[in-house]
Amino acid sequence: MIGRRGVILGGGLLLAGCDRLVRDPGVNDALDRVAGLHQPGQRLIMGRDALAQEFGARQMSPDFRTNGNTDVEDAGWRAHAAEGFARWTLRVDGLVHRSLDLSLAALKAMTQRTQITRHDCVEGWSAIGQWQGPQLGQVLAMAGMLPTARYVVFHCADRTGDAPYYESIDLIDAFHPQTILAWGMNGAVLPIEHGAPIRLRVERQLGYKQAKYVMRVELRDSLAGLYGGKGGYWEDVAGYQWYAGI
Ligand SMILES: Nc1nc2c(c(=O)[nH]1)N[C@H]1C(S)=C(S)[C@@H](COP(=O)(O)O)O[C@H]1N2
Ligand SMILES: [Mo]
Repeated sequence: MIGRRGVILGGGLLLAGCDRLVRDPGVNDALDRVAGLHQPGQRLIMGRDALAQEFGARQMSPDFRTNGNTDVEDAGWRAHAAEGFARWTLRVDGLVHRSLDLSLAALKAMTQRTQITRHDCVEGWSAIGQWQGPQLGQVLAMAGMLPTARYVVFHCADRTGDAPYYESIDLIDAFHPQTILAWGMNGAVLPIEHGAPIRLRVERQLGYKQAKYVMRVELRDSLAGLYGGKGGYWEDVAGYQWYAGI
């Protein structure tokens, strides 16, 4: 379960063990671009690529509390929930070669990663839980990113008042080996209150980046012009940092 550290070779970022990604020239180009953007920067990239700590099953929190929205009002989402998300699909679009509509079955058929990690909320609580799902990087490789793609935006089904929840990350976090689209939690299907049918786990960042109820993954070259322009719901409404690294 644990493993796969990124290594720097000749300025490119390789995700050792992710052979399919490394063989995909589009992904290699994208990762080279990321390396270029963040130069001078091998040290920085090494830091960003380090794995979050993983825990043993006995360290899992008996109670994983919820935060933020714990249900969704959107009629479309509710109709999917009523049928166990059997006909729900995840939209992947924006700066990609091929837009995708992936069913839960398709996401579950991909190579899965299971990880037990600690979730840290800025409001002052933490919990250790187990998450299962495909790596986001695999999904992005399937869609094929265009050379202009720099950010991955997660559009969620829930809103607070008028404001939809959304979040975004850069390509370093998108291709981090522990960044997954989780449909499983603590050995069961992801419960509604924790973000069914899928939520993002981006383990090197704080709780508010872990978008629940993800409906659409959009590749963009900029975050300007999207809602409040700061790259996420809490960033827009409360001035939270866009990069919430831990
Ligand atoms: N769609 C959506 N995602 C969200 C939130 C939310 O309100 N809506 N809250 C965030 C915050 S602040 C935290 S701490 C975690 C809480 O996740 P949990 O409810 O599974 O504990 O989800 C994050 N992702
Ligand atoms: Mo949070």
